[in-house]
Amino acid sequence: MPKIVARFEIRYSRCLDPACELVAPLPPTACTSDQLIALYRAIVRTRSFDGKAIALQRTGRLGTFASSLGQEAVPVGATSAMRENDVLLPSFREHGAQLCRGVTPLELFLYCGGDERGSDFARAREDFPVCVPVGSHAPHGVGVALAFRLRNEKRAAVCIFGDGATSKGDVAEALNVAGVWKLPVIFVVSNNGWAVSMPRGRQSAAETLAQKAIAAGFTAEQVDGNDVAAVHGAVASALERAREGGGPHLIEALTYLLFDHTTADDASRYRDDAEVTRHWPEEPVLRLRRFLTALGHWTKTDEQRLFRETAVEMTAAADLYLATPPQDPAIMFDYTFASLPAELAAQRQAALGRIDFAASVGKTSNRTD
Ligand SMILES: Cc1ncc(C[n+]2csc(CCOP(=O)(O)OP(=O)(O)O)c2C)c(N)n1
Ligand SMILES: [Mg+2]
Repeated sequence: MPKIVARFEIRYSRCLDPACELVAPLPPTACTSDQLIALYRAIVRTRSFDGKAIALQRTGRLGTFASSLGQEAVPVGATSAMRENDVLLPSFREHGAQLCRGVTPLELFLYCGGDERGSDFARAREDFPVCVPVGSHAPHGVGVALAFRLRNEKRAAVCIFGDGATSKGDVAEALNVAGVWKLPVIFVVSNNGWAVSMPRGRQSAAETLAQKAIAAGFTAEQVDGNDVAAVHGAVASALERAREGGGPHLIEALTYLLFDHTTADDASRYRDDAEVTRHWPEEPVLRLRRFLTALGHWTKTDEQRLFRETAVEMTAAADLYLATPPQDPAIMFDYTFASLPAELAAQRQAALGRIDFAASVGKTSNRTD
């Protein structure tokens, strides 16, 4: 009779269910009315930034934007549990996380508008810039955690990516090394059920994405990703353990994106509208607002004031962004190579409007005007 040599289980937890019932105790750092209101303000602020970014993009004043509508509780819950000197490695849908870390809406608008100065954060200096190549920041998170270990610092890295990223080799390798070296890194999988048009069921045959950490030799769990207190609690405990040498942890937060993949996408071509409608009642803002209101901690006046405040903040940031003179186009050439290859030197001159690029490389121009 072969004997069983390994067993595992993945636990799923939530504090507030979609009906706003408290089904488990709130975590110690997200249980007072002040703490819950701070989390509520942060998810509303994220949504307000999101709305402004989409409006700017739709009017041709911002580049492609990846909305986080409906999944704000994951980045906010995760980063609200971090200490200032921990390090965040966000992917492209984590502006809520960056806002919580002190990155300003102006910096985020600049970044989304293609201006590199937006990634030169005035605060959160050690946080990483947005990572667009899917999952490629997971090994960087491991590197950051290794640096903390080598320097004997009680700090941890938090690396956030999507469900689709867990199919990448980069993520598998990062989990593996984090497990072998027991590094202080927390992986947060923001599982919104889709990787562009690829549904979760066709991305992996594994029952949970969390169990990929078990294969790498460390602990993992699932949480309700629309319950900001549950995400906060899971990340807070994981960070505490990691800083004390307990090693990595993976949290698969189950959420849902109520918007298209990006402003360049039309999800109705591959995703049923009925599926989206079904998820609206579970979204995180509504859930926490109803809970706070039922306890008497939040009123209509509070709500109106918060919406006004965040709208004013985002409009002011957008105005500043729109009034920012563009960067000198020379910098994209000047900071890439130590000495510029000849063909790029010609492009540099052309970009600066000093020569006709097509003529300089001996080709006829395609211009028809
Ligand atoms: C290496 C790489 N391959 C492909 C893409 C194009 N792409 C952008 S987002 C995305 C899907 C990501 O899905 P997931 O990790 O679930 O994140 P989500 O977009 O759902 O937040 C893909 C394939 C990319 N950015 N990088
Ligand atoms: Mg996804």
